[in-house]
Amino acid sequence: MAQGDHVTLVLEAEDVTHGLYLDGYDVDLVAVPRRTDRATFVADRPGKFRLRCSKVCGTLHPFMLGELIVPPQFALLAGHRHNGIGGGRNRGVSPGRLA
Ligand SMILES: [Cu+2]
Repeated sequence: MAQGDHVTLVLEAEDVTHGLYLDGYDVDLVAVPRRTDRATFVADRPGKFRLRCSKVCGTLHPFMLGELIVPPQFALLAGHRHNGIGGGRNRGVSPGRLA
């Protein structure tokens, strides 16, 4: 992905309720078992942004961490949008699932 892309995060829980909070973008998802939650936003700020489970879900809760990496889009910074890289996919997000 690249700065300026539209990013959709999908959170699916299989066991207990999980959350996903993305620092810097104020994205907060909550998924109860067998349901999904999603949010779409524009990754307009470059950098590394931590994401974590926002619901106390069990003994592994403190370790449910990840990061979203938004590489700077120099053409965007210069005022021109270049769509050749990224295409809106979520390659910069890890882990993909928190369930
Ligand atoms: Cu948790």
